[in-house]
Amino acid sequence: MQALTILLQNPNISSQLRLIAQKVSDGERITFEEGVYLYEHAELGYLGILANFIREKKHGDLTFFNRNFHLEPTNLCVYDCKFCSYSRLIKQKEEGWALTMEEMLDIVKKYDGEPVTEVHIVGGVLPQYDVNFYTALFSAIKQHRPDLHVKALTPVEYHYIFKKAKIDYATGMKLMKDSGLESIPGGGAEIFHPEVREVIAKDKCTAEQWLAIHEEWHKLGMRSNATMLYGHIETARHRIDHMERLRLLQDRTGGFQTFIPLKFRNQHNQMSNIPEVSVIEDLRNYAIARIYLDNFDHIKAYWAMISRETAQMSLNFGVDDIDGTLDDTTKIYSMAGAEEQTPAMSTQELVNLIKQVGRKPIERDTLYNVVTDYTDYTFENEVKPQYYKLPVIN
Ligand code: V47
Ligand code: SF4
Repeated sequence: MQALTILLQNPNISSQLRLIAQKVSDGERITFEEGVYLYEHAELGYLGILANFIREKKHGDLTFFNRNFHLEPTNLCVYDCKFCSYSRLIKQKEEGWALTMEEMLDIVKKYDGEPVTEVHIVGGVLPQYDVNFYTALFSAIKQHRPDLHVKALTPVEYHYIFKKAKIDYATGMKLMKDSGLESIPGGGAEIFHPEVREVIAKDKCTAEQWLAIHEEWHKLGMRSNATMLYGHIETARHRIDHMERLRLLQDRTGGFQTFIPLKFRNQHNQMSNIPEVSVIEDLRNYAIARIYLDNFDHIKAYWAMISRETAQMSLNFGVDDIDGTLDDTTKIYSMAGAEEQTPAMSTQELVNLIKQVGRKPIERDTLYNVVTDYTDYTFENEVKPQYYKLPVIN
């Protein structure tokens, strides 16, 4: 018998939690108030059973990762998001970097012959990186390496550069697509609700602008991701409001692939006085995201941010994707205090991490096409990991 069936027969469970569990079992959507109720009342074990039920219904044991590298054009930024360890650097330029087009292309060329499938371009916002700069960059990358998927920038940059160029979002996104952009990562979403956004990220694009840019991109038949920066001043209502706005847009366009909760890390930024949330809260949050966002295919745990161990545990709490190899190419989290100071994992390490918790490692490309199924693959000199899989109760 499934763990969810046993849970439904438990006489000690409250009527609200039983109703939500029944909805999940029947494949029905839960409401806004039910989402808030889960944050306020549901314990981890209950949430894990529901989220894992949905995860296994959608993907079985399949667990996705990709081989990618990050390109961070600059760590300087015109904006001043309170949680960001980049923003203050504009005032202290000696600590910052701002790459030229040539330097960026040299980084891309370093991966010639390497089996990476994606370059993820994200960083601060500076005036010299305008529409012309980015269209030239995307075209140059695609010309050099047509098979490398360009996943780049967020509505924060797009809003800024389109406004400067005096073009509307539809025109701008079409221009980006024609120059080689293939998908948009999920950043810049933070918390959409103005009660929070105006405190932590008041000067960059609004929630409505963020959503409008993704909508224009989806209308072109293209895909994108969405994130939520959680664990600071926001409440349960703000988190559900954030997911509700995403769920509504996804109902209209179907263009989102993956939801990525990003845990607030508190080192070297203007919110360092706020303590970080516990691992229990991280897992509860993944699980509630999996339950609430019924129209999202994937939930991703970004291992560079939350540690390898939490990433492993998250695979039992709704997560089916643990991002990529990264190759120590991103600084944004190490600067904000993440455990991984030089985030890089070999394919073998990623595969073992997934196999150790009894799941099936699948290397995917950005659009979730299978590149390699590592389930029965043995690496040379491989020491067999200890398998642990939750027993199925009959
Ligand atoms: O929007 C900044 C976050 C995001 C901190 O789409 C912080 O596949 C925690 O969106 N603590 C950018 N988070 C990164 C991003 C991303 C990462 C991995 C994969 C994908 C994807 C997207 O980083 C920003 C912001 O929310 N961030 N500072 C901090 N102190
Ligand atoms: Fe700039 Fe992004 Fe940092 Fe905000 S989060 S200050 S937009 S780099």
